[in-house]
Amino acid sequence: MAFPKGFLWGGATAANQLEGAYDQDGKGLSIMDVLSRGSNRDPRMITGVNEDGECFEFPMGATRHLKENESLACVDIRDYPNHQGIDFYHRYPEDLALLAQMGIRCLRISIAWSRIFPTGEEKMPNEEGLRYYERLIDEMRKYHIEPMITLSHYETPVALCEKYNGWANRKMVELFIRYARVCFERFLPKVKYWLTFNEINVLEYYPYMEAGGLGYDECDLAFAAYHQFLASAMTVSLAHEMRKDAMIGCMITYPCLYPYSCHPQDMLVYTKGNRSTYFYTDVMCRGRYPSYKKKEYERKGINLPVQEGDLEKLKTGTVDYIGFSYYTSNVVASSNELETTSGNMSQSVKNPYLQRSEWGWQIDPVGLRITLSNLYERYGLPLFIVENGLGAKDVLEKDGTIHDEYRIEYIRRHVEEIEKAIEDDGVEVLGYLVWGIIDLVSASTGEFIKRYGMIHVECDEQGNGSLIRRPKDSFYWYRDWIAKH
Ligand code: BGP
Repeated sequence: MAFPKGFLWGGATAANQLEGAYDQDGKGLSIMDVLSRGSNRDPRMITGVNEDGECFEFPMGATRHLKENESLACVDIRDYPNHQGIDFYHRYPEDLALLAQMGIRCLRISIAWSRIFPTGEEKMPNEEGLRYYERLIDEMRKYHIEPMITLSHYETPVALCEKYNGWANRKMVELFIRYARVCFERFLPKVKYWLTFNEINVLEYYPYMEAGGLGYDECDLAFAAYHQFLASAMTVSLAHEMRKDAMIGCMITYPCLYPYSCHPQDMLVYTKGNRSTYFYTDVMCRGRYPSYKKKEYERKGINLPVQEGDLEKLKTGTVDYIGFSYYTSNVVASSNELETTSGNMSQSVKNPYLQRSEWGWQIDPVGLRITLSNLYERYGLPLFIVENGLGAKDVLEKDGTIHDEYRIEYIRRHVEEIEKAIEDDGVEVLGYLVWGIIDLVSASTGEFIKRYGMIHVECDEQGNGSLIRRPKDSFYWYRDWIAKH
């Protein structure tokens, strides 16, 4: 059997997408709390008010700064799906009991930074926030479910976005390390697997979500990446000081890239396109900046704010494993006249050989095998698929069943490719986590009808519903698959 003993089958979630209780027990506002519900056509809006109490809003992908008299806030004319999530904050015992029935061995959660430090700058952490995660982790342990924690999954406190404009400012490094230290002091003895920044390479597309930054230009993006690399390296070193066998990974989204044709110009675009993913892993896995990036900054006149000792920190704080999300492959071309479709936080030229999800994401299980090979051959580090899954509209039948054979098919084809990567290509894979193992709010659109779960949550697009949990057909399929493998 290809899957090694101890292979971690499981599921993945993020605090802001399922916890709800966005303002309870001392939690501060996070950037996702002021992001409205969107759809496949309408973007999610960042909202706020000015000094005169007038509302403003702009799309989360827009390049716009906050004006001096403006602050981020929730406004009446919009609704905010993350406020309720699926109320996991109160219902996690029931949810974990169900997940345990499925036989999962690992659950990825994130800690909402603003539950621990509501504005990011308090002298003391919020004890109630810490106690919540402690209860949650203990409950996981009760079922022998290995916790994996993401320290920053699109959850910068709003106050840090307003005051520092996020990670372009070096102050964030200090505040993040303080937050990480508090989390490690409390949870490191119970939690071995950690991730620093979720999908760090999304920074270039959605700086607000990834780095709590507004109106970023190229220089801000370069600085924000630099500060996050530094924070990542310092976090890795800190964790190892506190627990020798801790496993701290980076996390990128990997849209397996294909050139549109074998035309050399398409190949060149493809080679350059890959760099926008590899840049991040190159630094965090090798501990230094790659030459193509140094040249690019030189051309653009960008000078990184390097301080004494920084480069040494980058070098010594390289990650233990690479965590990545994989949903789709993307095609790039030298021509910009080809028809496109959307992918995870990205756009792609349409691939005529692939089918697409209802949201346009191209379905490509073989791309996952290629991804595993590419990353393993480049870095030689263990890999962890920390997100994979299918966003689809499910139908709740009158008898309470949900027949999601399309999801079973998607997952089955992907895990079969992992098996080949391990067996035939010799790739070292630590585990596989189904994204949104329980239905939750979509990150990119804020929708609820875009469901990923193997556990259904009864809730309509406006957030109304009993929130009753029900196993889907995929629940039973995954349970049997895990038992067998
Ligand atoms: C990744 C995020 C997750 C998750 C997933 C699915 O980008 O790390 O938070 O949401 O993609 O994307 P979406 O919810 O936009 O369908």
